[in-house]
Amino acid sequence: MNHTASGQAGAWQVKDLLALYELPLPELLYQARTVHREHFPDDTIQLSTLLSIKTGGCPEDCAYCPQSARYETGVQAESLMPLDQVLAAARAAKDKGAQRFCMGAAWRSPKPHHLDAVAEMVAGVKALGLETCVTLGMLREGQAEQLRSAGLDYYNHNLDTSPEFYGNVISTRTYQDRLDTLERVRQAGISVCCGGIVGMGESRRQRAGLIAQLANLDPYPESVPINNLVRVQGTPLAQAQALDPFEFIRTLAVARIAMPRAMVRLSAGRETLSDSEQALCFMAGANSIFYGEALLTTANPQAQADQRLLARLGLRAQTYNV
Ligand code: SAM
Ligand code: DTB
Ligand code: SF4
Repeated sequence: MNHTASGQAGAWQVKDLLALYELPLPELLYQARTVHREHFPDDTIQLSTLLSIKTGGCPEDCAYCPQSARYETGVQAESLMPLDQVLAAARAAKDKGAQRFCMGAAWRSPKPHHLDAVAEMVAGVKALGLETCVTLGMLREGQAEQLRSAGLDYYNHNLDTSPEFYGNVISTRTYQDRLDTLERVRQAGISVCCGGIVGMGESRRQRAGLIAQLANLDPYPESVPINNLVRVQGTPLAQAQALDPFEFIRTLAVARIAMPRAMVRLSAGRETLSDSEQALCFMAGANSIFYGEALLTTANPQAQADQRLLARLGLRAQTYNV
């Protein structure tokens, strides 16, 4: 049994997820699509637009990240963006058809005065009729509640990889630190957005280990971003071996099967996927994308190109909350 009585989470074992990875690809896609169709409409993709509200200069050492102050990546450190600029970007995202607006900050964790400013941004974006999400690093006691009071719908905080591979990627915060922040978010009544990155040199077992960690959170996250590493010059992972796109697609499918009701987001790394590969990602159960020309500091497909792709595939943007 993989589900508890609540159906929310269960004891997914790495070996069971590995067995899914090892299925012939068409069979894995079939199983993932079957699970998907039990919980979601057949044609709807959720669109989230990202904005970097505080770019670069981060003290952390995440080996994938262009925003760490430790690496020469060409990203200039900036201070927190003023409220009016954030709201203008949110309005533009809404006009282009985004449903959720996610604001990211290159912090280890926000200071109290940062949080007051972000709370105003959240309230302003919410008032525009968008769902709100922020990703600000680790949260301390009481900070999640402050964000919730401002109207925050989702908090993004990724586990990034499996516990076994984690030490190869980050030394400045522990896996448990991440779990603690996720628990604070959950306790404050904010929906959890939590996923990870593949293509960092981890093994297939370690990819299955990441999905097991996510799926065994109780309850599992409402939103699960699966990022394909964007290899940025100057970061320690710039020369990582690119992941076979089919392995990325398998990861989405395994996430779909292990977390049937989660929104599974085809996240960073779409620039290196062909239209046909993206179509397979949707077949595998991805039902959300980052929408708009930029992620945080790297490129994402043009909004118009995504609109064309969705139209060609007979898919449509979600305009209501599920
Ligand atoms: N600083 C905060 C933190 O790390 O918690 C929030 C922003 S951080 C940039 C958000 C997430 O972006 C990371 O957890 C990581 O999963 C993802 N990310 C960063 N750089 C990436 C890259 N080069 N490729 C793919 N995903 C990346
Ligand atoms: C997530 O899982 N992926 C997004 C969002 N959450 C914040 C960030 C991707 C960042 C890719 C590298 C960059 O653009 O700096
Ligand atoms: Fe900083 Fe977040 Fe980048 Fe890590 S992922 S270096 S915490 S901005």
